[in-house]
Amino acid sequence: MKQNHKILVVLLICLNCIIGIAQNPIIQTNYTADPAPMVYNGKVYLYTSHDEDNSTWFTMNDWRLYTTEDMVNWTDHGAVLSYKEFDWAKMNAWAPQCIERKGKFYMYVPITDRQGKNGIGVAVADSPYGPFIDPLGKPLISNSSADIDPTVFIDDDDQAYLTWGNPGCYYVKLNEDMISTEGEIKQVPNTVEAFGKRSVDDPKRPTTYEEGPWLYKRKDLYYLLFAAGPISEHIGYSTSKSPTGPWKYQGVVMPTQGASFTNHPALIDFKGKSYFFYHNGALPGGGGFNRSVCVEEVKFNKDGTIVQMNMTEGIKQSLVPLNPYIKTEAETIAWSEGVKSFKNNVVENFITAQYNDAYTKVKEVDFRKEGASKFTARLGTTHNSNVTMEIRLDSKDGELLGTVKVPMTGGDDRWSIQTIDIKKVFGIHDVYFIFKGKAKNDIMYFDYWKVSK
Ligand code: FUB
Repeated sequence: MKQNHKILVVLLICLNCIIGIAQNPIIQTNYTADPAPMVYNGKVYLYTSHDEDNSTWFTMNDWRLYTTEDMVNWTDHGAVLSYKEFDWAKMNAWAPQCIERKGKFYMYVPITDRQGKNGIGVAVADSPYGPFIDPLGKPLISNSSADIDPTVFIDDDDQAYLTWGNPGCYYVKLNEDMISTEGEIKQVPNTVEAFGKRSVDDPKRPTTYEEGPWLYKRKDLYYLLFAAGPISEHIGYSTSKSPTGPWKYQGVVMPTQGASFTNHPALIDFKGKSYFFYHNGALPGGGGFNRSVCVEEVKFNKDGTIVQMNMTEGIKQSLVPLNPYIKTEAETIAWSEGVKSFKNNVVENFITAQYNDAYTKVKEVDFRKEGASKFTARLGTTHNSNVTMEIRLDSKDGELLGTVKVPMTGGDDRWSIQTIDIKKVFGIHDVYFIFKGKAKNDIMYFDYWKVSK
């Protein structure tokens, strides 16, 4: 892509963030990368890697989980696994993927071991939220320095495959137990037919294949999406009649865009649509080591090829309105600015407002025909000056439904439940929570909310 076009795309993403119509990046409360969505029981479980704040390298210690039922409001479940759960691991909690089989959840993760060697570990849980434990006490795959970026796929005949690698793409069959392999590890031949010709000569990398493979199947056609070079990466893909190839290169899914020199693909079907996940550096302070996960709806041509996508402001419409009459976590967010998420033993996940006027937006909240006139929230602050939370409709400056005075509780281990009367509200609206206070940081914290008649 021409340099001017690249700059225009980044500017448009930033502008959309500023005027509040952006949905991408879908997580704003932490830097996230390497998306690995899993569809299970009517929800998308999005596992991500996690760039620590202010990273100047791939400083990554844990894997986080976000869920959605509507593709626009994402609930933060915090870190669900750390490399520290693996006794043999030293660092580098890089690109993960989790899959369900017979009620158990298997998370495949690349880690660098105590000897500095790359390997792929597996952790198992009884729930998609964890806790995940390492059943092996050693890497599942310890083949070569290429052992990063696992993708796991279970075919319709129940055979599971693990595929991974940088600079080569490797695969092996998994046994039914999902924690052992069957047969030899093989490499996908790194040919121009399989992965396309690289635009610059590189003896180690003869094709566009770089890293981050993702396996996907649609109508008997297998897709291998991958991060493609040269750097800065774009996303390419190949197709085959079998999950192990031979692969035929099909072209570009997403060109190089978006202020991160890596990108990382994932593709799922959910509630009758298909979605493509990737990452960029579009958040404030973002870049190659401070990345953020985004999503676009995918369209296919009649012959099964993927319609090429650009990075956009994201999914505009919710798949299902949000019900505010039941407890909604404060960390269920469509968009936010100046907000961080945390977890403790008292309330589990919650958010804090970092500065005056920080806010969260929850998209397409259905107050129904009957309407709501009371609002309840669990919140608190450490400040005894005037700290308030405004509830507004449809924009940050939209109609004010009510203002909660936030009591000084003294710490995020101490919380208060407040109920106030609000202006009666009917129908579907975006809801904005705006956090107000004089302090320079940590204005207040917020755990959940709901409305009633
Ligand atoms: O997140 C660390 C590395 O960056 C991943 O393993 C690659 O796919 C790239 O996204």
